[in-house]
Amino acid sequence: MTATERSLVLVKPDGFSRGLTGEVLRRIETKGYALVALAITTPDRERLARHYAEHEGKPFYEPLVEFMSSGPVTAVVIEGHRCIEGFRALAGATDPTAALPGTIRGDLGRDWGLKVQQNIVHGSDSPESSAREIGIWFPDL
Ligand code: IDP
Ligand code: MG
Repeated sequence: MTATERSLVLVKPDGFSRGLTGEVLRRIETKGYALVALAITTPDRERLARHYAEHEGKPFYEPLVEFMSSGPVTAVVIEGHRCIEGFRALAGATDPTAALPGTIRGDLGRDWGLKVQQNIVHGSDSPESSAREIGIWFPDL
C-alpha cells in the first residue's frame, strides 16, 4: 500500500452558519475517510490570502476573501487512500447549480446571485495543494 494521503477540507462560512458542519463530516466519515484534525476558526485576510494565492487578481478574489472571513469555518484534515480525489468527488462542481445531486454542493448549495459562489466546502485539489494548505491551517501537524 502506498503512503496514506491527506486532504484539507473547509466547511465555509455559509455551511457553518447553516448548521451543515455535521452533515459534511457525516458524508466524509460514511465514505470511509478518517478525521485527523478539526478546528473552528474565523480566518483573517492574511491566512486567506495564503490559502487562495492562486486566485489573486481574479474578479471573484476580493468577494471570496470577504466571504471566507465573514464568520467561522470548520477546518478539517481527512485521511485515506486517494482522499483528495475522493473528497472532490463528494463535494461536486464549483458552481452549486451545476453540481450534481448526490454531491455536497449539489444537495446543499445553491446560487444566491452574489459575486462569489457560496458552495459549502473547500477541498484540496492535489497532493501539493494539500501539503501547502495543511501547513496554513494546521502548522503543528
Ligand atoms: P474549487 O473550490 O471548486 O476548487 P476554485 O476554482 O479553487 O474552486 O475557486 C475557489 C472558490 O472561489 C470556489 O469554491 C468558489 O467559492 C469561488 N469561485 C470560483 N470560481 C468562481 C466564479 O467563476 N464565480 C464566482 N465564484 C467563484
Ligand atoms: Mg480550488
